[in-house]
Amino acid sequence: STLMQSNLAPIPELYVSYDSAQKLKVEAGDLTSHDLTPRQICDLELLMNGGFNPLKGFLTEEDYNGVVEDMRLANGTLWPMPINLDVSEAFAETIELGQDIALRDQEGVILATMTVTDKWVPNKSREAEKVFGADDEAHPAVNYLHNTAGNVYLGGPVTGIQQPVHYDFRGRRDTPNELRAYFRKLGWRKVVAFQTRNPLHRAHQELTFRAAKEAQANLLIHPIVGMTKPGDVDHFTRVRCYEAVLDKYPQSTTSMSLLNLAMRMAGPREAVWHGLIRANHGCTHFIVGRDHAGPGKNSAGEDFYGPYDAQDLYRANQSEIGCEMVDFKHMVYVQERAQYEAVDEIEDKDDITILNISGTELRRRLREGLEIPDWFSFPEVVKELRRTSPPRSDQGFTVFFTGFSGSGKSTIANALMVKLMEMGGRPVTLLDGDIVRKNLSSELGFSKEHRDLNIKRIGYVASEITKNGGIAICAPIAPYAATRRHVREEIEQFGAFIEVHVATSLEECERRDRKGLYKLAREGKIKEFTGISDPYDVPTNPEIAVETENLDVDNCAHQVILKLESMGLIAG
Ligand code: PPS
Repeated sequence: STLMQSNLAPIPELYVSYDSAQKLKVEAGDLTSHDLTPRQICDLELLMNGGFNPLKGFLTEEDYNGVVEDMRLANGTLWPMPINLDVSEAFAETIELGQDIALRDQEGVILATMTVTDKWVPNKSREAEKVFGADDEAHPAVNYLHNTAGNVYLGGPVTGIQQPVHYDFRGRRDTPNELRAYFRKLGWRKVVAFQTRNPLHRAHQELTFRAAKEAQANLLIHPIVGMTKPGDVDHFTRVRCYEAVLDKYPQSTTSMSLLNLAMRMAGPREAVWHGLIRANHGCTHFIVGRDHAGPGKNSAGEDFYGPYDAQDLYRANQSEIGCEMVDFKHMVYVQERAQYEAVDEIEDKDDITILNISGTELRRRLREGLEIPDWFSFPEVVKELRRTSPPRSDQGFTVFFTGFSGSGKSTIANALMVKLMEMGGRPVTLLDGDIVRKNLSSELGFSKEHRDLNIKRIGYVASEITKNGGIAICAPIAPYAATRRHVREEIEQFGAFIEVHVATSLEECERRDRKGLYKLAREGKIKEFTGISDPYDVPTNPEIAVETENLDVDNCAHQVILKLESMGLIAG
C-alpha cells in the first residue's frame, strides 16, 4: 500500500527553504541578536528539526504556565518540559514585543530568527517545585535554573535558517525525518529506542537485546550527546564505546543514532519528554528503566524521585506519547551459569551467586587502576574508558584554598607547592589571590560582581591546568559559596577539586593584621572588606579545614598532602 505508517511520515520542521534561508540570513544580520548558550543551542536544534514537535518555538508565557502546572500547552497538548529562551534583564530591556531577533551560535553564526511575542519574569522557585519536584540546588537543573539561566524568558515562534554545526560523528547524527526515512527504507515497522547517557556494558547489551526481542522490534541505541549530568563520561569517549558495543548485536537488527538533547535530569517528566522525542524520531517503543533520568541525591541525601515514578508517569500518559513503554528488565550476572538473566525470572536465587558492579564501584576501579572483569564489560569498552580516565594518581587536580584575608592561605599554598614539586611528576601552578589580582584580574575591584569574575577566571585557568594533567593551587578569599561551587563543577569534569578552608577566625586575622588592611577597613578607608564590611560564606563541606591557630605552616601543608594521599591523588 502507498499509505505511510504514521510514525514514518515526515514531521514538520521549522526550517525555511534553502533560498529563503540565504535571504533571511542576510536580512537577519541587521536584527538585534542573542548569543545562544550551549543548552539553548541544543534546544533550538530539536525545535527546528522537529524533535520537539509540536512546539513551533520557545514557549510563550501561557504555554509555559500550562507546562509548569500540569504538563500541557495552552491548547491542551501533552508537553512536560519548559523550553525557554532565558536571557538577562539587560538584554530583555532592549526587546519590544513583536520584534524579530537573530539567534546566533557561539561563533556568531545565525541559526534562526525568532519573533518575540512574550517576555516575562518567571517564578523560578515554582518552576523548580513543579517541574523538578523540589526547589533544591542539589538538582542539576534547579542549580542551572537559579545560577546559570537568565532571569527573563522570551517566547515566540522560531524560523530556522540552518542546523547547528557539528564537527564530530557527523555520520551518526540524524534528524527525526532522517531517522524516519531510514526506518522506512529498511522496512523497520517497529523500533524500540534505548536512551542512555552512560557507557554500555554487558548488562545493557543484554537488556536492550531482550527488550527488542520482546517487542518484536528493531533496536535503536539513541544516546545523548548534547548535555547530560555534570560529571558524566564525555560523549566522545562514550560514542567510541557505543561503536564497539554495536558489533555485539545481531547484524541488521540494531542501529545507533546520536541525539543532541540537553537533558534536565527531571526523572518522571523527563521520561515522558524522552518518549515524545522518540516518537518524533519514528520510534514505536521506548525503554524506561529504574530511576530513569534520575538526578541523584537531594541536599538531604535522599533520592529526588521514587525508583518507578518515571514508569508510572509514562504509563499514565502513554497513549498521548505515541510511543509504547518497554519497562526495563533488570539484568544480573549469574556466576554459576556464566550468563545474564532478568532478575525477576530467576527462581533459585538462594542457590546462585549474583555479581554486580555499581557505577560508583566502576568509577573507583578506573580511578585506582583496578581490574574490571570480563563478565561485566567488553574489553574494547574498558580500554576506551581507561584511556580517558587514567588512575587518579595520573590525573590533574586543583587545590582551592579559601578563607579571610590574612588567614594564611598564601603561605600554606606556597608550602604545599614546594612539597609537591619536591615529589615531582606533575607540573604545579600557584594562582595566589594577590598575584592573580596583579595580572589576570588587574582591572577588577571588590564588588560582588568583580569578585565573582575574579574567581571564575581563576577557576577557568585551574580547570584547564587540571584537564591537562597538572596541579593548580588557588588561594583567593573566594567569599561566595555559589561561586566556589561553580568552580568546583567546572574542575570536577576533569579531575579532583579539593576545597581547603583555612579556618583562621576573623578575630585572629584582625589581630595579626599582617598587611595593616583590617585597621584601614575598620576606619572605613577600605570599603567592602571581607569579614568587616563584606560577607564571607563559611564553607559547609570542604574536603579539609585547617586550623592555623595551633599549627605551624609546615604542618598545615602536610595535612593537605595527607588528604591528597588518602584521595589517591599522589602515590603514598
Ligand atoms: S576575592 O574576594 O576572592 O576576589 O579576593 P582576592 O582576589 O583573594 O583578593 C583578596 C586580596 O586583596 C586585598 N584586598 C581585599 N580583600 C578583601 N576585601 C577587600 N575590600 C580588599 N581590598 C584589598 C587583600 O590583601 C587580599 O589579600 P589576601 O591574600 O587574601 O590577604
